[in-house]
Amino acid sequence: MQSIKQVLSGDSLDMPVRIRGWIYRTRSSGGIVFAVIRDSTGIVQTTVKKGTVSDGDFESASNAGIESAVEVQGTLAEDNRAPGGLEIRASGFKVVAFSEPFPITEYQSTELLLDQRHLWIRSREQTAVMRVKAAMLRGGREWFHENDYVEVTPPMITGVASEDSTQLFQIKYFDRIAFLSQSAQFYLESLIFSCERVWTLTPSFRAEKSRTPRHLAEYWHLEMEAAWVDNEGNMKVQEELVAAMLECAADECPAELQLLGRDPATLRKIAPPFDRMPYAEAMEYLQKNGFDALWGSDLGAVEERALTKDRETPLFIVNYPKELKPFYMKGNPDDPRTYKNSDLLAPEGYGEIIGGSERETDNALMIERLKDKGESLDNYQWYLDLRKYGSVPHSGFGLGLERMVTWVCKLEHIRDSIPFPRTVARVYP
Ligand code: NSS
Repeated sequence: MQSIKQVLSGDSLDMPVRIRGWIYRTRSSGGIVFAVIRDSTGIVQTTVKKGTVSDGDFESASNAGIESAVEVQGTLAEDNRAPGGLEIRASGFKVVAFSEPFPITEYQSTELLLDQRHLWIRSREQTAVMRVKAAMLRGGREWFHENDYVEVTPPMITGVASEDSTQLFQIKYFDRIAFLSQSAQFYLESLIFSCERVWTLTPSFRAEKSRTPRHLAEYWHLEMEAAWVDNEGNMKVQEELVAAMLECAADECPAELQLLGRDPATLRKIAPPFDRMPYAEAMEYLQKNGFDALWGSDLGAVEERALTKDRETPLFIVNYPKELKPFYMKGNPDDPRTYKNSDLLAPEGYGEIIGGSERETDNALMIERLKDKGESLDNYQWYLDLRKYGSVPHSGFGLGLERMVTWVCKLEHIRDSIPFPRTVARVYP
């Protein structure tokens, strides 16, 4: 048995081949069935001619509709009418399982496709996205391994909000209340005292009420934390990691990227260093471009699009005003109104994919900021402990994997970067 990719890319011309997969589309004319078969690697046309296969096989081929599971053997031949210029002339066509009429046909509403998500993920676009995502993850994992980071396993059930306490999912935890994790950051910060450089990939949960093309209620979060690293060092890690992820996707998935409308060459061109722009400068740029961008206002999707739409490489926005960011960031001595932090914005208008910072090491400052936000210190006691026993300068960041996939795969909506999107409107299927 060969994969369709192997059949199409090897030197199988005029050779016997065997594949298995699902019927992607099919039609018959006269005594010939033209069935395009897909597997996880691609599609190929098969022609099944009456008299060339057994009568039983011909009848099966004639009756098998879209998504029937089949096994085909035959000879690979050139045919310029077939997609890709090659087809399999069948000598055998076995149906493993006939499909009932498939509920998804060519033009369907977004809602129907979301209701039928368990079936829609068979589409070629969805398959391509999943392969690209896997390649990006492999590139990232290898980069961390080569750079001496330890992969760690933080909890997903927590008692604290690391980001926005208004966006916590609350769960019943025996006879108490607990929360689903928004970020593994505080646990990673604890782990640097043993492993120094750590990273993890976990789901993060945000009870985002807003329906936007870039927010999920559950997303995959690639986070790292490292001792002895300042904010500039933190950005170096981000640009190297992002470049490694892009390179792996371009190397392993050129055909998938092309299917999605992404030229892999545009990803290969992206190499460190990425431009750095202070928040203050971003505001000036926005004002010049007709935005009402006052100091202290946040950068939303629209502002980030304006900043990145004409760029081909990612852009760091650095040193945000303190009022826009969480309490744990290190103050910026060069401009005390701001933190030593960065958001990494993807080019082509896509916007934020990473948030990171150097971490505050002064407990008195953090306590003051928590009190200002009206947070109870009790929940943060263990986190504050970390600054008491041999605290060191350290930094870290979180990369929203689906945000990055949305950019790399040129998707219009983040829900297509994950097989089963969780949004305010949907937990089915
Ligand atoms: O809130 S973040 O900006 N930062 C943190 O959670 C830090 N505690 C991470 C860290 O330093 N370890 O989220 C990080 C990234 C952000 O840049 C987005 O790319 C992504 O996580 N993100 C999301 N992706 C999809 N959906 C939602 N709702 C979402 N929220 C953040």
